[in-house]
Order: sequence, then C-alpha cells, then structure tokens
Amino acid sequence: MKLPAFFEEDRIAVDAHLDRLMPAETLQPPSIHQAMRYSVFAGGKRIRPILCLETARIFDADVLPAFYPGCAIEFIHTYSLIHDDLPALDNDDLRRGKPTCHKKFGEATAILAGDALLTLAFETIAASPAPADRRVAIITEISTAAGTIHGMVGGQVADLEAEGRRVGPETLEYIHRSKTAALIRASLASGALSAGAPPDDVARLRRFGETIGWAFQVTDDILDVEESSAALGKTAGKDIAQQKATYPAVFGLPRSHEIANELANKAIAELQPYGERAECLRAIAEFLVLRRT
Ligand code: GRG
Repeated sequence: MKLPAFFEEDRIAVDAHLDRLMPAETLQPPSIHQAMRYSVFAGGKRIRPILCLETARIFDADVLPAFYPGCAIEFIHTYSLIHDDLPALDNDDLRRGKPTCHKKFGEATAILAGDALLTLAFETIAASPAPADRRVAIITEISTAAGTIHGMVGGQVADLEAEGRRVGPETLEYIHRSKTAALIRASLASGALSAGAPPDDVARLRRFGETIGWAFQVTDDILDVEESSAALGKTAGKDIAQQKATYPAVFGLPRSHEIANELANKAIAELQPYGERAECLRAIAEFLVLRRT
C-alpha cells in the first residue's frame, strides 16, 4: 500500500538521527559497531520512532527531543530482532530480506550487538535535550516496556512457553500485548512526554499505542499465514511450523481479520479529541492493519 509522504520524510530524518547517535564503524572495536549498524540500517520501516515523532507533533512542541526516545526504541526493537533470530530462539537466517546478524557476523558478535544496542538506548535517552524530569519519566516508560512485567521480554518468555501448547484467548492477549504492543505503547507515551503533554493525554496516547500495537501483532500473525517469504523478507509460515500461539491458530483467519479491524477502530477512537492534529497517527494506524509486508 502507498504510504503518505510524511512517512518518508520522517523516516529519512529518523535515519539521520540514528546515524548521528550510533558509534562509527571505525571506532574500536570495529566488528561490534559494524554488526550494530548492519542491523539498524537493514531496512526497517521505523514505525516506532515515526509514531513517537508524530505524537509529539500533536502538541505543537519542538520535535527534536522526541527523536531521542524514538531512536532509543528503534535500538531496542533492533536488539530484540537480533536476539530473536538466534539459534537458541527463532533460529532464522533471513530478516528484512537479508542474512540475519548472526549469519553475517557470527553468534557471539550478534549477542553482543544486541546487548550493546540495549545499552545505547538508555545512553541516548540520557543525552536528550528534554528536561530531567521528562527524561526520567521516559526511562520508566521504555524500560518497563522492554522488561518482564507487561513488557517485551515477559511476552517473549510466555510466547516460548506457549509453543506446542493449546492456549486460550487470555494468554494470547497477554503475549501480544507484552511482546509487541508494549514497545509501541512506549513510543506513543514517550513522544507525548517529550512534548510535555499533560498526564491525561499521555495516558490516552499510551492506550492508543497499546491497542494499535496489539492490532499490529494480530496482523503480523495473519501475514505469516497469508504472505510469502519473498514478500515478508523473512521466513513465512514459521508460526504454524513452530506451533506458535497466534490469532489465526486460536480464532481462524476470518475472525483474526475482524479482531485486527476492531482493535484498530478502538485505537483510532482514542484520537477523537485531537481532531486534525492526529491525522498522521490515524494514517499510521490504518497502515499497520492494512499492510501486506
Ligand atoms: C529476544 C528479548 C527478545 C525479544 C523478542 C517478540 C520479539 C521480541 C521478537 C520476535 C519478532 C517479532 C514477532 C516481533 C514482534 C514485533 C514485530 C511484528 C516486529 C516486526 O516489526 P516491524 O514490522 O519491523 O516494525 P521492521 O523490520 O520494519 O523494523
């Protein structure tokens, strides 16, 4: 599907900030910096930083501080993909149509590149020009989202433990909201915090983020069944092969499509108070459930 023009402008600006915030490849020891840069610049869509920026824009504030949490979340997202692709986890050779980090640099360097990106994320937030109280609130938001209590690592553990087992809708919801939606929730909340938004707005946008992040993962489950590896740039059909807990497995494909749309509509309803100012967030929400890759 054709993306709105702002998406491309934001993506270019995000790439420039990621480049500026990352160590140069030539710095000692070059192998780790090459591996970090290889994965960060492998062709990601930059959805999380773009959501962060577009959230800050709702409040008419200087958008520069939002690049820092946006890039920090992209570093964490990239670390999670590097580690998830390792033989001990998903054991994948292909990511974004390219060899995975461990295929290119070896397992030890890939593990360390993931660790280094997680660390760089918090160095990045500390370097933000936002006032100290906002930076602390952003650290709380992002570290929680990356952690074990309703966060990405907790969701990943539940996902692994659900493999090959019959899970009910409640466990499935927990996995998707923690594994995927938590970082998207943090992208929205930290964009709002960067702009100095009032607490009620931070809470509203956090709810939007969590709900659209959930819809995003339901769509990801659907694409794994409906699309080819070539279209996805990663191995398709792995969820069924690994007997993963997914929406198509529990609800079937037609109901999974309905659930993704219901969640997207529920998320978009949260944006009602912002009128035209939230037009970009609405466009991203629609893209996240209509995308085919
Ligand atoms: C290993 C700590 C650790 C966590 C793993 C769940 C997860 C975190 C990784 C597995 C890959 C996966 C299913 C992630 C869920 C989120 C998701 C749909 C990622 C893909 O995000 P996109 O489409 O990717 O934004 P790009 O390539 O555009 O950056």
